Amino acid sequence: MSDENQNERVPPGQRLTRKWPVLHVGHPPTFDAARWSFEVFGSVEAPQKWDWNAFNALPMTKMTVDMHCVTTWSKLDMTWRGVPIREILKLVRPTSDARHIIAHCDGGYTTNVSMEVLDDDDVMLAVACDGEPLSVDHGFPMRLVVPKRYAWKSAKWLRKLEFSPQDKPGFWEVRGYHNEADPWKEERFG
Ligand SMILES: Nc1nc2c(c(=O)[nH]1)N[C@H]1C(S)=C(S)[C@@H](COP(=O)(O)O)O[C@H]1N2
Ligand SMILES: [Mo]
Repeated sequence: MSDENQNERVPPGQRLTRKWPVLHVGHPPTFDAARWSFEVFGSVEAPQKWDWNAFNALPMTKMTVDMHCVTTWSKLDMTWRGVPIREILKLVRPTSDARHIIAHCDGGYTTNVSMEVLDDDDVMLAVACDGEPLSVDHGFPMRLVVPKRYAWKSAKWLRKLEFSPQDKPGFWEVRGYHNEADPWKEERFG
């Protein structure tokens, strides 16, 4: 990739990294396939809960996107594999009052995105990256990937998505991070 091209893909105030840093609060959870579930609830016509086997039977695709962390690193061309969020939206059918989505993670971390941000063709429930299953540090068994927002919106160890008429700022959003988190607008802090 030419330098010129690269600059077009690196948002203001960001620097490229080749390594994949690990960032989270607390400790990664222990995975137990017999107990794991992924649940969608709230403002949806058909709330659903998948166990590990059922989740893995959902249609999966691959996408190659860039990752931008608010701590100023950006990593280009990460190829994720997982369930496109639009597959989930088709199944649960959000009601017309569903404006906000809250991601709930194993361990208690939460983060919020608007319906407009979630309902995009590059938002994915990922199980693998660059040809490898996710490592525990990067969100195994499953994480949300929201490439158009700073990476704190890409919830690792995702267990529940809550659809709501009300916005509910998450772990970092209540601690001063920007509610929208668009890296191209440098929406770092609120
Ligand atoms: N469950 C959970 N997900 C999380 C976090 C966290 O603390 N807990 N940290 C977020 C932050 S701040 C970032 S920058 C990315 C980092 O993802 P990575 O460790 O795979 O690079 O995960 C996000 N997802
Ligand atoms: Mo972060």
